[in-house]
Amino acid sequence: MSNYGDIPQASLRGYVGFDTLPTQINKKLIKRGFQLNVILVGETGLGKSTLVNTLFASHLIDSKGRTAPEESPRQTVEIQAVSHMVNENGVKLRLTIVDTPGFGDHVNNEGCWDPIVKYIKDQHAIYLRKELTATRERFVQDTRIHCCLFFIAPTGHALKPIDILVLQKLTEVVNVVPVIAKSDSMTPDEREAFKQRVRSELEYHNIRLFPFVDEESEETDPEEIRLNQEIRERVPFAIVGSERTITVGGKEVIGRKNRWGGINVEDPTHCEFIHLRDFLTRTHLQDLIETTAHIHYESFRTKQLLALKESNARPHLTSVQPLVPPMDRLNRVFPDIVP
Ligand SMILES: Nc1nc2c(ncn2[C@@H]2O[C@H](COP(=O)(O)OP(=O)(O)O)[C@@H](O)[C@H]2O)c(=O)[nH]1
Ligand SMILES: [Mg+2]
Repeated sequence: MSNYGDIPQASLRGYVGFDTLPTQINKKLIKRGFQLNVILVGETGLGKSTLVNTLFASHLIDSKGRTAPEESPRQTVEIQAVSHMVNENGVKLRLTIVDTPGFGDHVNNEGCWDPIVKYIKDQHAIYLRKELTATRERFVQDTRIHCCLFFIAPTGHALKPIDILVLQKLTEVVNVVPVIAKSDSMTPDEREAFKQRVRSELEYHNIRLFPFVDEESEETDPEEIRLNQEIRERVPFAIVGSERTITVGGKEVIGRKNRWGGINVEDPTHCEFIHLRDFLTRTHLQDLIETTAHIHYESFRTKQLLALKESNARPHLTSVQPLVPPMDRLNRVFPDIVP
């Protein structure tokens, strides 16, 4: 007699069923949906606010968030987040774009990156607090920034020292992807030459862009390595943004009129907007999310927890520490975070 009651021995040695795990995990992930948070950074007037609307108006995303075409140019005065739910064949993506005021408007730009770096770190701190104090929320809302699009002016000349400085600060805390703004102002040849110039300058200044080179990342899948190489050869994406539609070949498209005719923003032979959108929402979505969690957030978390440990080690505090730090101590470690 077997000890397993009615279960025939053979079934234990046979099919167990964990090969369905990937499907189960996929189903769970898909049910929960993805959250991608992107921040736009760069000088005033380079088309950051316009790009928010271009992304949300382009056909991937329903156009609820589109502003009226006749709306006059506005000045962004504070950091603002706009979110939209994207649903493609039952797969949900919540895309949040964080628009920032431009920098570089002042004679002295010292510290102009501070509010942006602080915003990014604040999101890490909020997440960490939720992790530590969780009255075990089953799913922590993720506002951590997964990608920073850095807008470069289409000058054709060298990058400005302020751009290099801001890039250095940003790459310490977030995945940075540079874009050439308003690339409709350059001919295809000028654009290609400028892209190469920017790439070599960034390399010269040791700016560590996303995707990281493969020795530093853990990537081993040949397909992923190829995709990453493709992106490295393409960045900075030469983009065009628009909040208007124009008629090209009898069709209404999101675009701009210029002296050479019409630019269709969504035509990959006109500019690289579609490449950028695919990079964010398709090819590198999961990679951006994972790199943020495993590299940027992890390094923030380690530093904060070390600081917490040191403050716990001070003699005036009790020697037996609760597993979950009390709120007042968390407040001391993250003083600038509103609960
Ligand atoms: N030629 C051209 N103009 C653009 C483009 N994107 C935005 N603009 C224009 O540039 C101006 C500043 O845009 P805005 O989005 O407010 O820039 P921000 O200060 O970076 O947010 C507006 O008049 C836009 O219509 C683009 O890709 N090409
Ligand atoms: Mg703006």
